[in-house]
Amino acid sequence: MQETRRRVLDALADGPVTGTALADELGVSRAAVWKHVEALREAGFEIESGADGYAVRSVPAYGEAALAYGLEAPFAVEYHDEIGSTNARARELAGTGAGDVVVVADRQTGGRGRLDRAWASPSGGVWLSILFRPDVPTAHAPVFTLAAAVAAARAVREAGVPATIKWPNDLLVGDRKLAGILTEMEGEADRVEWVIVGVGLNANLDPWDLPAERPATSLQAERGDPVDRRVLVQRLLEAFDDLRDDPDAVLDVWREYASTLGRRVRVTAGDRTVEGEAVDVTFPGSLVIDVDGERVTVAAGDCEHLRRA
Ligand code: BT5
Repeated sequence: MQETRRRVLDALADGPVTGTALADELGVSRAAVWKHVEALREAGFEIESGADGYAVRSVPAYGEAALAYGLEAPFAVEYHDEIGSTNARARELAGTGAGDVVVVADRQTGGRGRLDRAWASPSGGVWLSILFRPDVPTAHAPVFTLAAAVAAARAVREAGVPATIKWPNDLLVGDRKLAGILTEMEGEADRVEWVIVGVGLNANLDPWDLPAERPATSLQAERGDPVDRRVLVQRLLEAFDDLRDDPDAVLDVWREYASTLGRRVRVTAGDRTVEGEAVDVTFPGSLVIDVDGERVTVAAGDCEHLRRA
């Protein structure tokens, strides 16, 4: 989104503002302000012009300007009704040097999970990828997957659904999968160049539209009515922005939200399998498993919650 448009949205979000005040603040002509307001009206905003100036009466349900309006986090928003994969698009943007951008789509035609698995992404879900450039060693990057899981869980809980986190990257309701996270990164030597966290969250869709091989659910199915995706995405981005520089807080809240700790688990990574009781998570995101009294730490893998003995 163009910088001036973003600043017009920020000013409107703070309350009524006159065309003259806006023009002065942005250093553009009144005619230019008017053009931005007209474009927002075309995008579905109801904007009244009264004695106090322009006042927003209603905001469209979803889309680029709707997501940027009132967003309290420094991410530029790029929105698509349909795209192959928001992670793939974020990689393209990373190649152009961009940072602090979120790519959001209503539908993906080539959504991907980990290990190149297919990720079903029908219209109505929240499919987004956050591209950012943290100043940390490459080895610290896994903590951003946990940060995204915590941020998504927080936003989902605010929407009234008691999701838990399954190590490392799934949001569950009961044992049904509500969301997954795919983190990609590039780094040189020991510094990260960029990180992309892709979040796929089944928001307003019918679980029947999802693959049947594993139990899955959606916010709409759990709540019995649709969720406001605009507010959900904004809360998620704001929580992620708060957490990305605070790994201690990430681990604390992760432990609080986790359904993996205290459970018997089987973690598979390549041809290595570890089975035991999950007892903790440690920086930057490893799972500590008690295997017959011995503590084994695993950094990555697929985790299965086993039935209690
Ligand atoms: C994940 O992989 O859980 C990571 C999913 C990340 C998706 C987001 S959407 C935005 C961004 N753009 C992308 O292209 N990707 C990211 P994994 O742990 O490997 O789980 C994949 C497995 O989940 C699949 O093999 C299916 O069994 C199951 N699955 C597929 N689609 C699902 C869905 N919508 N809801 C629940 N489970 C699903």
